[in-house]
Amino acid sequence: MTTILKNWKTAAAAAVFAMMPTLASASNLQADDYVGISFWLISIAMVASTVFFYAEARRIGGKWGVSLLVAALVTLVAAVHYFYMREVWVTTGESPTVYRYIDWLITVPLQMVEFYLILFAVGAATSRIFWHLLVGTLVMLLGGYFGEIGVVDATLGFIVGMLGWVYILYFIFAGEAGQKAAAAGGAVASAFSTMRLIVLVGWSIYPLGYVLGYMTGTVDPASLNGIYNIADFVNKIAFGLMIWAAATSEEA
Ligand SMILES: *C/C=C(C)/C=C/C=C(C)/C=C/C1=C(C)CCCC1(C)C
Repeated sequence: MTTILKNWKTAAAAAVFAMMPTLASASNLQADDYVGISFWLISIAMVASTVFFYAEARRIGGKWGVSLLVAALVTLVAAVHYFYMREVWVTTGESPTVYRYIDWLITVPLQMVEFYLILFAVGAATSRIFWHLLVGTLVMLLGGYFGEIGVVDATLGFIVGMLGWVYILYFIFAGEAGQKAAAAGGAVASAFSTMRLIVLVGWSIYPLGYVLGYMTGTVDPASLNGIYNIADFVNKIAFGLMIWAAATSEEA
């Protein structure tokens, strides 16, 4: 465990350096480009969160250390994508759809790993739980992606995406994962219930962005990206902070 965290220090530093050229190539951000400004703010917030979660992972260690390390990976992966997405938005005013979904394809499964790790900490995890959550995630993201790029009708993509999300919700509220966490009690049960509230409330911001972006008769990239950016801020940074709060509550 400690060795993993020590090696990660070097890896995290290398990743930050890899990002430097992108940091330097900032385009001319206009004062009235609020979506562009949100891209900027969130990209920097992701970097700061990564450093924080990583430092806390090392300090706290143990079972929560791994969870915090995964939280740091989520914000690191998002930070790198936000630098590229910001560039696409500021220079073209178009939705960086492909970068957005590549980011989600990596970060959403990592968040599913978080659920698994929380349960693992009390010996209640099964690989079945992880696979079910992963399948739900893939259905949700593929439906949304094909709808956004126009391979399928936007409404059809939305319906498929919603089915994947509803399946995840069912699984963590009523299914096996939920039952096991409730039985565990303590900081694990409370971390798990806060995390699933994020999946219910925090995640609901994404379909809202999709509806306003694609399903009102015209394609509206500003609403779409503005809402997706707020959603990422809530679901990546606040989500990590929930884990951190659970970790430090047990520490006290
Ligand atoms: C860090 C990124 C996260 C947590 C992304 C989450 C994305 C979603 C919950 C997307 C959900 C969607 C639906 C429920 C319906 C169809 C369209 C999507 C893909 C936007």
